Amino acid sequence: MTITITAFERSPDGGQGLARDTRVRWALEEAGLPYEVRLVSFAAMKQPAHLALHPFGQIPTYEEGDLVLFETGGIVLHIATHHAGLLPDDENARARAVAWMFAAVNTVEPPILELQNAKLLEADKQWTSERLPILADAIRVRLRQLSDRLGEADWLDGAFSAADLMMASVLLRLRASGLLDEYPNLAAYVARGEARPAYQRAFAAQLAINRPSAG
Ligand code: GTB
Repeated sequence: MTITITAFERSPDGGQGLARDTRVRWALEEAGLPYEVRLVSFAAMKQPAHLALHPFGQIPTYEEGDLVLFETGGIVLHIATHHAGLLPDDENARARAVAWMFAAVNTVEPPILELQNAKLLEADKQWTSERLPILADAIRVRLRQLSDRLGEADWLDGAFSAADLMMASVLLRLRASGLLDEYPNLAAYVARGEARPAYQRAFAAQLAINRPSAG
């Protein structure tokens, strides 16, 4: 059955892989699944045709036959549940991996988003210079905790799983801020994720859309 995802017609990051279709592409590549991409403009995302797929008018979406999904956590979990390679077989290990996926999007990503939104949307506000260090420190709290838990391990809980795919996808958004490099084991963890051939293919595919000359 054909899988179709949606992605930005032109991503604001110019192809750095920061838009959330990259994590879905990565999961599809890890699972060895071919997929098609429908590109949408910001205007089209708010039109009824796209809103029927995504109630919040965002990308990515995921279509597979009758199934329509939105939310990257749900999409990656669906892919990981139905295809080998992204979740452990052991029931408890699988439950822990899913918990880490939620931790990525529900505990680690929110403070990162807060900082990025403050930089993007509030740069001209007088309080911003005082607020940014507070937001950066809130991220450091999570990074320190995550760094302590990861320690010298390659992945969060045994073999690479969808948990690492989600966590690395969340963390790599921090690279430009310099915060990730304050935690060398986390920087190395993200680099390990990015070095995976499946990530490389996902990255290249989104880059080809956003910067066709780069290939
Ligand atoms: N919780 C949802 C999920 O995980 O699927 C969030 C989806 C989401 O935020 N989608 C964004 C979107 O469609 C694109 S990824 N935004 C348009 C809108 O809301 O109108 C967020 C994103 C966008 C751009 C960059 N960038 O250029 O660096 C990075 C991340």
